[in-house]
Amino acid sequence: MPQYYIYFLLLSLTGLTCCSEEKESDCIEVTWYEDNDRDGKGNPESSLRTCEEMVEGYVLNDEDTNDNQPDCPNPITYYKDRDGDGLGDPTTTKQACSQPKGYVTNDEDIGLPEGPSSKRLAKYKKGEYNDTYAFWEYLPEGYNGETKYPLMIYLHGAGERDKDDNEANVLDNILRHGPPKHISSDEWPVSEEAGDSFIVLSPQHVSAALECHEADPLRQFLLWALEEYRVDSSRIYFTGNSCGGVGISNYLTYYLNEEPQIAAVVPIAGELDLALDANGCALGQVPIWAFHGDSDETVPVEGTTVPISYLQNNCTNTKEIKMTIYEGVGHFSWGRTYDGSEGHDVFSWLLSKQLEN
Ligand SMILES: [Ca+2]
Ligand SMILES: [Ca+2]
Ligand SMILES: [Ca+2]
Repeated sequence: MPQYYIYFLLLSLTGLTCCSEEKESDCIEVTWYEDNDRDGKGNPESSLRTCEEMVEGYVLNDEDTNDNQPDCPNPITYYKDRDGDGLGDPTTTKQACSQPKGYVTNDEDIGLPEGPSSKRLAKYKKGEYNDTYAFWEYLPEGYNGETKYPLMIYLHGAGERDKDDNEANVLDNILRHGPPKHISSDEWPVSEEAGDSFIVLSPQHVSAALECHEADPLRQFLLWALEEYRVDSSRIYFTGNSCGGVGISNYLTYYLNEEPQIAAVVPIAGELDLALDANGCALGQVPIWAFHGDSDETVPVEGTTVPISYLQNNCTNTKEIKMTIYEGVGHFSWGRTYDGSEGHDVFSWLLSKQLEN
């Protein structure tokens, strides 16, 4: 090999080593603390680490003892601008020292966009609105007002989870299935009878290892939603497919008896064993309509048939507990369920269940 060629090779290699190292040493991770009330003091309980030089809504100190109480002489009331039209929702406010993202000083928004459902669908990255999850929010037409609305929380399957905490890229995966799919493609409401009744929140959980939604973050999210939205607390519902169905079971395992109680659930291709083991016949106090394909090789049909049969055959005074098992259908049993093509209207069924207050 000619000598100049070797020199050239060495130079290139040195060059490569030099630059990639330089790039890495450029990135110095620091901890940023959320400053919800924009008083320049950060919340020690809510932080993130990044190389960014500025993080919207975050500061570098952790000195705020109450991040909902602005520490400045003249705090201002800001109004949530869900649709970004510059007009704020007069009933969703935040006190802050300077303008929080997604909020405006104007309080004249008279309503959400009318027309197709996708116009009222909004996505929020984790920390942008809720600290527990990135999520999709759907609000029914005419939402702005004093009326309270049923809340449906939709839990996605394992394939739609955020495996590497990079929700900016994968939050759209939630729109592949279930109510978010129908809402985003303007096929909502699926059920004419149920109509455009629900607030629909679809949180995305982050985990490389754990596949399904866990109870505690769901609990935090639900309590947060009750503060943020005009929810009829006698009509809170969970539905989900596959791991989402398991997530429902996880929630009921720990929080079956906690306020606010869940008015009804529709788990599809999931497993209810844990919730039954933890609660026994008391699980039957929540109306359940479970669905499964009998040829499901991912989550065997017994995940539904065993616990539902137990509740039906061994427990007295339960609420409505039923299951629909599709013959010859594999894991993907939720498409035909949510779109109503098998003649089942899960949305009207949910709405028919209401807690007695
Ligand atoms: Ca603060
Ligand atoms: Ca403060
Ligand atoms: Ca607005």
